[in-house]
Amino acid sequence: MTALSREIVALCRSLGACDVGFFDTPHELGHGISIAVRLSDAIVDEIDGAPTFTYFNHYRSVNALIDHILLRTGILLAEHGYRYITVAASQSIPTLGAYRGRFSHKMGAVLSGMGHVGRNCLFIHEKYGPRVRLGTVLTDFDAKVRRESTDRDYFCDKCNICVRACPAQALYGRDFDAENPDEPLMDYRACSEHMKRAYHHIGRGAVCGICMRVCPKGQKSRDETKKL
Ligand code: B12
Repeated sequence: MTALSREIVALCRSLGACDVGFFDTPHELGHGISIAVRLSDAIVDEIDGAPTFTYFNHYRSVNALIDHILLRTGILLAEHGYRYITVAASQSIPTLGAYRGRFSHKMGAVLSGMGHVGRNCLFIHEKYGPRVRLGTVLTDFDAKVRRESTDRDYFCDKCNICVRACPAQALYGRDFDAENPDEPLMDYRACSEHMKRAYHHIGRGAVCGICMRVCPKGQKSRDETKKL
């Protein structure tokens, strides 16, 4: 690991990231930095058949924190002479297509080796399951750090609990296929329309979180933390 990549990891962690990874990408500046911020188990556990007002606040404050961490990382990169583009924690850019951000944080997180994508179509972190929110900095800095998520305990068990629990019946129950990575695992429109229709009064149609709440991989991280 180079001195700058070490400095980036230390900065992101000091600001609240639970993990930081590096990856190469043919997009934009050639390389990326993926960060994960762990959500509060107590807040996620309160999601019971519907999102809560507290979860909506958490969603917004974690997004703000992620945007801050990404900007601080970018400023550090610029001080060392590198270019950077921060990808907003949560921003759809309709000119890029329906339900698309500038860059898929899940893809960055997978490529950086921090975990994988499960049947709930969420990124499952190798230690915290899906209860993480993500961010990405695109950059021309090549950290030359490569890692692979190997903890199979955190791989999706294909239990389909998320598929059954989704109130919009949006999840196809399909596995992520590295050979065919662009194949959708869910009906984005069904998910989005349900959030707008059913939860507008709670989270302005931006949150649900049931697929994250019910995933046993997230509950496992909580149980393990208690043991420490
Ligand atoms: C638009 C959007 C939505 C849309 C579309 C959902 C979607 N899955 O894309 C709607 C409104 C439906 C939505 C819903 C939700 N969202 Co949303 N959303 C986004 C946003 C802003 C853009 C996503 C995007 O560009 N999608 C385009 C598709 C193509 O990519 P993708 O699904 O992100 O990822 C696929 C590819 O990356 C591919 N892939 C994986 N590895 C690789 C490797 C290679 C080489 C390739 C080519 C592809 C590939 O597999 C993934 C799954 O198919 C992102 C933020 C961001 N910039 O990433 C948040 C984001 C995906 N949302 C998030 C969350 C948590 C939610 C909700 C739970 C709502 C909530 N907050 O309560 C639900 C859950 C839906 C679900 N089960 O996935 C989180 C996911 C965190 C995680 N642990 O995975 C993100 C990353 C925001 C964040 N900052 O953390 N969301």
